[in-house]
Amino acid sequence: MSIAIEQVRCKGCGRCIVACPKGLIEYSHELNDRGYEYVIFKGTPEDCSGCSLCAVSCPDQGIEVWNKKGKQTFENTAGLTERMTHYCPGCTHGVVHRLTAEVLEELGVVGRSVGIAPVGCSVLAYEYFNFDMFEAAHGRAPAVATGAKRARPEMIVFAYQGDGDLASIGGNEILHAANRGEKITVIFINNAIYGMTGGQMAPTTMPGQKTTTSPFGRDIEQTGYPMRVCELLASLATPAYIARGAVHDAKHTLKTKKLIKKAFELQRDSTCFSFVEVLSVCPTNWGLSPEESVSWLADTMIPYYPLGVFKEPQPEGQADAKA
Ligand SMILES: Cc1ncc(C[n+]2csc(CCOP(=O)(O)OP(=O)(O)O)c2C)c(N)n1
Repeated sequence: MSIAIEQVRCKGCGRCIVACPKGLIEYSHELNDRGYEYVIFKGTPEDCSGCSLCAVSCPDQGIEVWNKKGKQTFENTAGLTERMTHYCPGCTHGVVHRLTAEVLEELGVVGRSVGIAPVGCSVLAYEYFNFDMFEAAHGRAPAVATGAKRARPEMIVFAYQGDGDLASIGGNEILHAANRGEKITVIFINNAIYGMTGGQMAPTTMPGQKTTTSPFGRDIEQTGYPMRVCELLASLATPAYIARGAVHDAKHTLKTKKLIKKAFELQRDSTCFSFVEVLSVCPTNWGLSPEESVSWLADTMIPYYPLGVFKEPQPEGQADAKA
């Protein structure tokens, strides 16, 4: 067997169909027990190269991959529980949960990791990460993370936050946590909208983007421009690691994992505050299919929110260039 698709986990978003370079995955035209049209592998084991891009794209931990010699090349991470998530089909919160958990597992720190779940769609993240979690009041995850890390500096502490949570109600918290140089990691999900509450405008909503509170499109005369949080935090003099990735496709997802890994390595080594923004899709509230959401993110968000590393800690003795 080359790939195993766990039928019941599949929400039929089709991200794996798009990701497979050989077109070996298709819709089954049947519904699983949860009412989703699940996908199936339509090739023979010889057809599949075992590249794992299908599994990398899956937000639901639904695919595992073996190579032709029978060696498993993509395995679900022990950093996540086996619980199925409540996220909508195609939502990439599940992808970022997995990347975070994989990194913590690879660094061998799952047993001493603590996450802070936000208020937003990922409010139930404590059900999915396989280690201790706190639940913070809306926007206050960096403050809770600060307390946890200062009390137990040997723990690996991260806040996981949406853009309403972090950039709107929690704008003050994140700015000061970064400015104090707390040795925590923040994973920031920028999906350009408030997901949980029904698609209201966020500080990160694109100019002209229609939301339930900007039904004619975001008017920058009235509401200003979308907030580039990485650039804002990178302007602080305090040493930090600040980076932005995206998870709309498999290639960018793999790159984003490297950014997240770097962020946690810096925390493990007690180096500095670390922050990774992840451009993510919200098909339901964008009113697009999962596939259309991928193009919208690539064509609309990435030109405004450039990807890359905005700030890195300087080697000892060298002044921060931006200070
Ligand atoms: C103090 C307070 N104000 C407002 C809310 C309502 N509320 C819940 S989630 C949310 C925004 C969530 O959006 P975001 O942080 O972008 O996360 P997403 O759901 O998109 O992942 C808001 C305003 C609340 N729960 N508590």
